[in-house]
Amino acid sequence: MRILGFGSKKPKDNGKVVAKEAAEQVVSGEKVVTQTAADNCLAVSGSRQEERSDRNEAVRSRWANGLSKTRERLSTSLGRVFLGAKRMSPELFAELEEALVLADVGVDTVEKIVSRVSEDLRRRELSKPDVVKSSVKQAIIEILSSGESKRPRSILDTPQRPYVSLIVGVNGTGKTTTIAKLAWRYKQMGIAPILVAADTFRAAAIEQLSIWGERVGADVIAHTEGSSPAAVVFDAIAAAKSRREDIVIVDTAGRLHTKRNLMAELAKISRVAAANAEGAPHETLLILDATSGQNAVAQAKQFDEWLEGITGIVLAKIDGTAKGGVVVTIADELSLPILFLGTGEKVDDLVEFDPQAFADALIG
Ligand SMILES: Nc1nc2c(ncn2[C@@H]2O[C@H](COP(=O)(O)OP(=O)(O)OP(=O)(O)O)[C@@H](O)[C@H]2O)c(=O)[nH]1
Ligand SMILES: [Mg+2]
Repeated sequence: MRILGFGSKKPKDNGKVVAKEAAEQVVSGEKVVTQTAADNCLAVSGSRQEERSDRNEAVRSRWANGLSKTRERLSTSLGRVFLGAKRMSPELFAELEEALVLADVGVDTVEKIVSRVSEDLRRRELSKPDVVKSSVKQAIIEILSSGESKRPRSILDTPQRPYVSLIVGVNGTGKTTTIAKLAWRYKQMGIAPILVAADTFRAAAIEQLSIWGERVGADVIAHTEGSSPAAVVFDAIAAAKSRREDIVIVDTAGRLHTKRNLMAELAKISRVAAANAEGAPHETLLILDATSGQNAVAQAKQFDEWLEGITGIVLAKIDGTAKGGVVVTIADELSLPILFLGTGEKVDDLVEFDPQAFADALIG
């Protein structure tokens, strides 16, 4: 096992180091990283209020930039629907449908939105543009909120340690980059994550995670290329236990949801985690590529079936598509909460999913 220590030490890559040694090398003494750390991180007083307002502004701009392509596509076609006081005619509803389909909202979901809007506007003779707009927005927010109650318990609500976060998805969806973003986020909260290179298929994948680990200042635990992914997870959990680390985030190889043996391997990783850390995996996040449109919906269904335990979705690359409407379909068709959106390639290009902010960024 290789332990690349980027947390508080210099990078280290000296072949076999066992978990026990890691414990001796890295941590001694009590380590309390719980709600208090997050509270401290979020505590607002005096100049902190300014900081928070800057942060809010940064988040708003990430939303706006992330959804700019979709918004652009929607605004022309929706503009016609929203423009001027009007009677909502069948033609206008057809235009609304078309606009949403163009933004990759699935047909069934579009029907749902349109019927809610039509129900809402039914009793009004003429509808002002703002009324139509807010009715469409409200229908979208309702659908997006349907999975909210199913959010997995975060590390702050989970007493068991280490908290194990398993990251899965098909090839190239953005898993490793999302792990870096999550790790960076945890670091901001005062929680030092351990990153686990369980994508052992390619040396480059291990290298990629190591580079991210170094950038965000997180330790990376890795075996050599071709070794068993479940074994590296086993070692990482052992290391986290001895070092009293709070969270391990497991990077897995991309796999097609149609390849049964690879899906079985994921199930094995999950079982090994469960056998070695109480309640693990505490979350299994499916990373979807927003640019793959409706195919992402199919992937999510298959992964959920195989792993029986996807707890949430991260939709990466929302900035790269004009079809961000797929988010609404995913929220509608899968009974899974959307947790984050990836809005770019940098570590801070990750926004916590929020139905209202999404609808605001999309429709204005
Ligand atoms: N624009 C944009 N690019 C992203 C985002 N997330 C990831 N990427 C890019 O997508 C590409 C693939 O990202 P990876 O993180 O390597 O994807 P992966 O799922 O780990 O890939 P495999 O391990 O090969 O399956 C990289 O070029 C990333 O920079 C995002 O939110 N926005
Ligand atoms: Mg990867």
